[in-house]
Amino acid sequence: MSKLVTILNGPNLNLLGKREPEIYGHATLNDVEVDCTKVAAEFGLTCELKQSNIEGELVNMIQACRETSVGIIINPAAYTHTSVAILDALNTFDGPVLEIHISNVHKREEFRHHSFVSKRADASIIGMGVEGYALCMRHMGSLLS
Ligand code: CA2
Repeated sequence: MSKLVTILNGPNLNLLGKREPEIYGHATLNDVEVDCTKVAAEFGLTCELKQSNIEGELVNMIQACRETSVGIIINPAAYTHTSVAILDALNTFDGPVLEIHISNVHKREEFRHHSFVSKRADASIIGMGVEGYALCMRHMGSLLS
């Protein structure tokens, strides 16, 4: 059975490539999934990308990963800065967790500087645009090799 890496995305990231290109670029989540699938295949992995605007749904998705996935790449979006529930869910997952932010949150408003998810993440990629997802997948591949 192939090893699955799940890429989770939080609120408003369904609009990626459709709004605010000056901050988030022109690529869509579908483009991200295509790029990550190619990198995953280099390591004998598969990947699946999911998005929800709802905190509890993201918690359910993380819990489901306990049964389905060998690793999680997560951009929790605004929940990064607020959600103890997502942190608690990630703490129940045994495999590698990588955190990605498209924009450089540290150059933005003060409230974006703190991440609850960073308490669990094995590594974070911040401010490298949507390319950060594929970079996370490459790191995930080497962690799982
Ligand atoms: O830089 C990131 O990846 C963020 O996680 C994006 C979040 C933001 O709240 C975090 O502080 C940093 C916002 C995601 C909103 O996504 C959009 C995408 C396209 C158009 C509008 C919003």
